[in-house]
Parts: sequence; structure tokens; C-alpha cells
Amino acid sequence: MRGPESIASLDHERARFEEDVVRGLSTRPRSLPCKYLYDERGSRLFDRITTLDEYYLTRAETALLHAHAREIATRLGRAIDLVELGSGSSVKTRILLDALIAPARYVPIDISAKYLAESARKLSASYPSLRVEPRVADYARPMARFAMPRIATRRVVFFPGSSIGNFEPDEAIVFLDRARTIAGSGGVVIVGVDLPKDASVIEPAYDDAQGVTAAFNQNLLVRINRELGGDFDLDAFVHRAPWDASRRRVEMQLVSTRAQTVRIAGRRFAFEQDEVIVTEHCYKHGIEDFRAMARAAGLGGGPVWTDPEARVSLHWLDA
Ligand code: AVJ
Repeated sequence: MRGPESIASLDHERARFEEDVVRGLSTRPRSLPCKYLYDERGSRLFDRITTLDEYYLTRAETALLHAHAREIATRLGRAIDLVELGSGSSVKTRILLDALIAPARYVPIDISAKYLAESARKLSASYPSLRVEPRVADYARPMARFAMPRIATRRVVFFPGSSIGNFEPDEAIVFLDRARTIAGSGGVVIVGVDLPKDASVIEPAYDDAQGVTAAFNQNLLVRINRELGGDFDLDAFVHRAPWDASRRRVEMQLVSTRAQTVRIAGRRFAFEQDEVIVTEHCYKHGIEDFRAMARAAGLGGGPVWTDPEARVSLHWLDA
């Protein structure tokens, strides 16, 4: 049963969603915030993406973590307080937890409440002596609410998966600065960053043969239809994900296949044929470029690990 407080907060969430959708569809280029891709269904679709042949990011980063988990654990020392931003299924965290020496606590933070609760429950079952304290939050917002007393000697902020690429570069620096604050003095921020590479590798990763990424992208319209009473015709918006080499980013788009009008929450939005809604940017940062961003956020550089094919990188940054 939901109490009155959580009903109020649900109303509030819906109002914010509507406001963001209306604002995004009213500006040019039209856009929708990528965080809304991750409702429960979206989180599950994303998990399927991570298992696709074309989606090299998860496989490459998982291999990198396996290869260096011992070294990371040794560098960190015992009784670590581990905070993860956008924890999702926490699959990669397990690699770290298996290597860490007597970790004190794990705080997974994610926007998808139901999915977070399920993942946290599974994780607790696997690590009975670990304190697991999940928190529902949008890590892209100022994190005053995350203020929590440090319970161990050292706090690690773990941000794998190249989600840093969803931020515009200037926002990424602001975010890294906040991550540094959360880690606190003596703490560490560990960030996974996808590297720029040939379009022939990147584009299939964001437009797979099975159409899982297309379904993930279109799920945003499914959500608008269901939660805001929209009438998007899902067959009339197609998924595209071009790599922009000069900006070093993939742009996820939903493209209107014809001139059409969409109704959402009592408003009308007219689309021309081929008009684009931008749903996500996925920036790829070279190692030196990312180091410079981290420096701008006051973070000190430690080791950087990459895979033999230089597809992804893992940065150790001192808070
Ligand atoms: C979760 C942001 C890391 O950019 O690769 C995957 C999201 N979008 N396929 C990425 C995503 C389309 C993913 N991140």
C-alpha cells in the first residue's frame, strides 16, 4: 500500500515528467531527457542491450574490471565505503566486491525504484555481511540529499558503464566535481569511459540488428503515451543513432517518418517529415581529454586502464 506521502511524490514525479517533455518538445532541436529511458521496462531493455554482440562497451569494461580488480582492491585497502551512481543491475559491482577486502557498505543509487530494490535484494543475498543501503535518486541532480556520514576509512564513488558520456562536456565537469565532494578527502572516484573509435564499431553498438536499442529508444514514447496520455504512433517514429566524429558523440534520435500531429496532455505538437527528437547523447572521451576534464573538476589522476583493443577506459581519480 502506498501512503499519502508517496502518492504526493508520484504526482510530483508525473508533473516533472510532463514539464520536461513539454519543454523538450517545444524547443529546437526537439529533445527528451535521456533519464526517462530508464523506467522498469527501459532498465530491462538496457540490460538486454548489454548482452548484444554489437554492444562492445559492457563486455570490454567487464573484462577490464576482471583484469584489474585485485590491483584496484589492493590500492583501496580494507573497509571501503562503496557508492555507485546509476547502479542498475549492479553486475559490474560484484566484480569489485568479490575483490575488495572486507568492504563496509555498498550504497547503490538509481532512478528506477523498483529495479533498484530488486537488484539490492539480490546483492544482499549474495553478500550477507555487507551493509547494502539503496537510494532512489537522479544522480545528475545536485546531491545534497546524498549527504551521508562516511562509515569507513575510505569512500569510493564508482561510476562505470560510460554513463558520464550522457553529460555535455561542461556538465560532466560539474558532475565530476560533485562526485569528488561525495568521495570526500582521501576518497577515490572510479569512472568507466568509452573511447572514440571508428564509426563502423560505434554505430552498430547503438543500432543493433535485433532492434533492442530501437525498442529501448521508442520506450520513451511508450512511457509518454501511458503516463501522460500521449498518442504517439510508434510506427511513425524510427530509431537512428549517427556517430558525430567531430563532436565525438553518438546522437540517439527518434525521427518522424511523416508530417504528423501528436497530442500529449492536452497539447498538440506538429512534426514535419524527417523531424528529429534527440533522446540521448553518448560522448566518447579520449584518455588525455578525460584527464583534463577530471583535473578541471579538482580530481587528481591515478592509473588509467584500457583493454588491448583500446575500446574502453577505466580511470582512477583521487578526490
Ligand atoms: C548507459 C549511457 C552508458 O551510452 O552506451 C545504450 C546508454 N543508449 N544504447 C550508452 C545506451 C543506447 C548507454 N549508457
